[in-house]
Amino acid sequence: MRRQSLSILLVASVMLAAGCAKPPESRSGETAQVGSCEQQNAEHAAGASFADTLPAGTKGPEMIAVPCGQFSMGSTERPDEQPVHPVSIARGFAIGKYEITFEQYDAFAQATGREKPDDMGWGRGTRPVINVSWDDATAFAQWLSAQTGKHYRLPSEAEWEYAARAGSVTRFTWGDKLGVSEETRATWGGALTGKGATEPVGSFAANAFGLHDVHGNAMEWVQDCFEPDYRGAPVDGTSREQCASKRRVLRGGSWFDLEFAMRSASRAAEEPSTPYDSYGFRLARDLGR
Ligand SMILES: [Ca+2]
Repeated sequence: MRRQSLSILLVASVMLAAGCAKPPESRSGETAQVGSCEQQNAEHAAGASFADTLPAGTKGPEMIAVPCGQFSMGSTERPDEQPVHPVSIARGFAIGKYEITFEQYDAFAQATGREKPDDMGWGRGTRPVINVSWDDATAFAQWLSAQTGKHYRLPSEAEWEYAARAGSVTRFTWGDKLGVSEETRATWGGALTGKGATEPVGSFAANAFGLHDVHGNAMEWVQDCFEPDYRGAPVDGTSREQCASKRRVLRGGSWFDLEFAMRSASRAAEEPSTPYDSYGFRLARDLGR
């Protein structure tokens, strides 16, 4: 359902706990990690940024260690964002400070003989990679894991929303509206003007966890398959892997979308093999292993 961003409002109250609660039982079928979120997070202090080194001597994507905690996921603005439910992050993870860029993806494509995705004539470099499918994003994560010896993967939908909200309970990470100030701007609105395009990652302010471009620029693939609501969704921060649909979830809206589709709770979905000019991604990395 490209362009159909489903979504919204947050009823939730995000409660950043000082530490993780006892991890609830996973319903996703993912393998649980050994140790608590806090134990895993000991690898990097919460909020610290780091980049792993590849054998060629180059650096991987800049990552930010996410604090352990809890939040309320979803909103009452759209049926697919309900029920609003509490999620407790049970595993330590870091997430990309930025979306994966063309420069980073092209290095992977070059090394593995994959076709480089179209940049729509906007330029490559530090613009977010677009025209990539969920399958492409997953292959990139597997390659980066092999290169670094660390476990890179797409974030779960819950991890993405937790990191995007960064403690906020508003529609957007900075409040209930996207504004025009440096602090509240995002790359969006192409549908209004017909002149939309991506911008180099980090062109606008970061959220409270230090992440840029959670709203807009490239819409971001996450790990989960798509169900039309949150009944039965995991509550421990892991991904949903058993769905009636094969479609995978995309979050955050894009350069093309209207403001409503860019809310923290907004959801979209697409077939995993389908790339599009608004689809990109950022990666997560497990901590403590
Ligand atoms: Ca984005």
